[in-house]
Amino acid sequence: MSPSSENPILVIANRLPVTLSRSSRGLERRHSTGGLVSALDPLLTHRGGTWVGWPGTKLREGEQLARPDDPYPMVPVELSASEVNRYYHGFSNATLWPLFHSLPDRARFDRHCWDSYETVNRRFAEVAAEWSDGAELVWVHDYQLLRTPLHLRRIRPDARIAYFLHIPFPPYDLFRLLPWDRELLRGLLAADLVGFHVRGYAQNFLECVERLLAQRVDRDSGLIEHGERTVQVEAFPIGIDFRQYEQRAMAVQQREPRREKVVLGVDRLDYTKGISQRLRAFERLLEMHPEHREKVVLLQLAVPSRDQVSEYQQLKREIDELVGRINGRFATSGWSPIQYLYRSLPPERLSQLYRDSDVALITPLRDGMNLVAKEFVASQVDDPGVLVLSRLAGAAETMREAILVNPFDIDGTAGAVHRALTMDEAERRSRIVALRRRERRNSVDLWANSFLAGARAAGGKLAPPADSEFDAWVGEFLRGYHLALFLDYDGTLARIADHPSAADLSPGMRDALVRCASRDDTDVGIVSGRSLDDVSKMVGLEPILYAGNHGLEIEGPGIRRFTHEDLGHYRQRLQELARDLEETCIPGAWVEEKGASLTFHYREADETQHVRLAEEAQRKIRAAGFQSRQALCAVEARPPIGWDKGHAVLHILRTRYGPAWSASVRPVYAGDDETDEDVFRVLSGLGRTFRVGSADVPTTADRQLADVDAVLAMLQYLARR
Ligand code: ADQ
Repeated sequence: MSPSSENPILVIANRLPVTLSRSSRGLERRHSTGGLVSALDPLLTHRGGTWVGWPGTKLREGEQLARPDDPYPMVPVELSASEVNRYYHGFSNATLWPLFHSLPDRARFDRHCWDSYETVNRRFAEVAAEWSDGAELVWVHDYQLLRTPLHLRRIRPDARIAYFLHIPFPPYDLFRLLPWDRELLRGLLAADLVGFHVRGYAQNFLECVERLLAQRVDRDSGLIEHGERTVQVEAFPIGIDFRQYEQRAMAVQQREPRREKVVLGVDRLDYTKGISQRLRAFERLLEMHPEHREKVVLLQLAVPSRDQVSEYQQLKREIDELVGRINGRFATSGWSPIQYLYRSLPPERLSQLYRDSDVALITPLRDGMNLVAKEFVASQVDDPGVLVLSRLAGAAETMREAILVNPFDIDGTAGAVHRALTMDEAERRSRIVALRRRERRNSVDLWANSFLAGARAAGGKLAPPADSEFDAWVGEFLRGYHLALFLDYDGTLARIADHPSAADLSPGMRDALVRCASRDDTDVGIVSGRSLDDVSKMVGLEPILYAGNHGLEIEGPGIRRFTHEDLGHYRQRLQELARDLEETCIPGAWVEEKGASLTFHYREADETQHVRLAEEAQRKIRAAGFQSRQALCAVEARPPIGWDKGHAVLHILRTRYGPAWSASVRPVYAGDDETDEDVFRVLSGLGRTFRVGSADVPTTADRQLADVDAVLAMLQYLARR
């Protein structure tokens, strides 16, 4: 079946390269059409690999998608009727499609559709994970699967994952209209490489990541620091199979000499393609330049698309009416200005039309790339035609020799068509020669190969944050104020170790803390889940304030020792809980008593027992009336007191600097886990907060820092600022 290859790739796309449909003759299978299939099908046939996607209909018991002569395995992902509605027609095509094409008024926001999108994206990842063994790369495609990289990363942490978006990525001001903006960004950032058609889309994405996720971004190199991983972002403009179009154009029959010149439009019937605006521009041409009447026709082909969706049905009616009105207005006994075909054409027929048209009028309101423009150029093997192209199509970034138009400017477009119709042969030829040369070189093979090479090479790293970056984040904010610097301990100041007692402070970190604390304008506090006694011993520095047990106990300079008043009530019960949990312990599991709270650890116990141990501990903790919280291979028990690290930090600020503290003091806080989110929330707008480590989880911190080394760099900056 599949040709053997040492480095097969796994493609995940909404559609498979074949589409199934059911009719009176039973299940039918035909080749899917479109740019994506024609780009990837030869690649998989040649290199080997697997394609995961939706076959377009549900298979019944005993029915098979695959055939023995398939060049590579195709794996179906099943969707229910409600999922087709919500995930596909809903979130993909009624939310993302209009918004990403900068048409926000058409976008619908519906939570049920989002939930379905999430479910289906997870299913694609689960199916793909089963087939990803031995694949050099998992390559996820397009806007229907923006969350799939993250779901796949959770199942296959070590997989090499790359993603390509075939439509535009919108600017920040539009993207943030989505209630799920951050979730979609995190979905993509689980990939090692994220590719777009053109640099502008990549820059939009980088800006969204920087502003919405507060991650470090290097716009020049396209690198994003995503927790401990780095993501490469790059533009890979897609091309076509140039030789195929050229050869087909040479092979088709010459047209009969015609009386009229032909202006050609070819699109899927979609509101992004600007078909109505184009018809109006053609009408304007006939008004402004009556000399073209009876001498030119607009031949508009539209492939039916998403035709069960009411918006598309309405668009079809609008176009029908417009064509009728314009033809009614200008037609003469022997001439109709617009010929309109609503159907798909066989490739040979399309090639003939491309070759024999005088002008291609391609005016999308927004388009990721637009392959029609390239197909037209490749087909100019005879009398050279002129390409009039919307400057809002990705293709306009490189196809500079086309006549570029703004599709919203009806008069301007009409003028451009006039210019194209009257252009002399020498100019037409020079333009088409340059366009053809570029498209021949940048064919679809080059696109696929550059993308694969990019995916192989991804793995660059950003330099640790420089002083100039910290300056931008906190420099101005701190100027003229006293700094109250709060730091979590484990995972923030010290790397996580197998045993809490081994998580030591590095000499460099100790030195930076000492230097910060010795400044007159800076106070340092450590806020930890460890007991007060434990954390103050681990750090062991005098002029520092310590808050232990998530802030239930506080001690340090400038503040009276604090123990939460309800704590006494729980001490006795906590000891009883500890004894009860001792009975759950097996080798490698143990109870850490921290006075005001406790932690049940099981990191070193037999892995097959982890789930059971965690569940039993949680049950016992809750039964004893304590709050239980899952940590990394540990379960914490805290007294049910409405007090957390956030309350503790506010308590310190108020008691140490007075109720009006915010007039003179600026807090900065860094922490790496869920319990630190309480501080991020209370300090939002009042301080500057940093979440350290993994960036796959939501955070309310102002910025993200990759690891303990980045925290060290920040402390060094604060010490010498
Ligand atoms: P599409 O929105 O589908 O693709 P486009 O790139 O123009 O847009 O491709 C359309 C394809 O359909 C072309 O290959 C064309 O030949 C074919 N086609 C159009 N009308 C036809 C007709 N009447 N009969 C037969 N075939 C017809 C998405 C993005 C684009 C991006 C591609 C590839 O929206 O911006 O260029 O993916 O990444």
